[in-house]
Amino acid sequence: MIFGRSERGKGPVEPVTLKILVAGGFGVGKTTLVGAVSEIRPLRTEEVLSEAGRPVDDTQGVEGKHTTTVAMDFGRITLRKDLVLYLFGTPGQDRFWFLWDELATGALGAVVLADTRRLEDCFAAVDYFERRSIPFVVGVNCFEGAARYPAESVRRALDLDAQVPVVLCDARDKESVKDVLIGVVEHAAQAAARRRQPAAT
Ligand SMILES: Nc1nc2c(ncn2[C@@H]2O[C@H](COP(=O)(O)OP(=O)(O)OP(=O)(O)O)[C@@H](O)[C@H]2O)c(=O)[nH]1
Ligand SMILES: [Mg+2]
Repeated sequence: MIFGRSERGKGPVEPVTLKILVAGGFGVGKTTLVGAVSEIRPLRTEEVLSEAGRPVDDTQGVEGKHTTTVAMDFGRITLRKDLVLYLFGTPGQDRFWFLWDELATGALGAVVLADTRRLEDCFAAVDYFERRSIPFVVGVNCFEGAARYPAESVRRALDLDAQVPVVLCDARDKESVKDVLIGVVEHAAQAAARRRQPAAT
């Protein structure tokens, strides 16, 4: 259908689309998180964990895990009708670090997923986003059987800035994941506002 000039601009508002990265250590639940909220069938790049990878792929704590992400996960969620998030889950294993800069280009912000049984696995992701000033939220994925720690203990253990939100979550639960993603968007908006503010004299 062809619209005349007067009809132009009256159609539905084009939503703002934002890119969010989902990062964190091996087997912390990144693919699970993207799958839990995505309204499209998530693109996955899973490969079966191989015998050859056994010495380097530490599956301790995720013994039921048989596959790993080798390139990325991709999903989409409409938070509001004018706000759509594209989610990019990063590969968790160190040997895929070379992909991170490609994935991070143009990202508004990130979720760093953490498992309190293996907190050190997310140090590298935290460092990565801090160094590039990409706003991020730490999502503590509360696996059954893992001890529960208050968000403040996790913040101290990760030596995070006071503004970085730490949220307890369940990567399998859509509403829980939505809360984390809203946290990223709000945190990124606040960080942008702080950057715009003229320095105090
Ligand atoms: N109990 C429990 N299991 C979870 C949770 N999140 C993920 N899992 C399980 O943990 C395993 C790892 O999840 P994935 O989503 O593949 O982890 P990942 O971070 O994408 O892993 P890599 O891409 O290999 O780094 C899977 O067997 C999931 O079913 C959770 O919140 N609770
Ligand atoms: Mg994965």
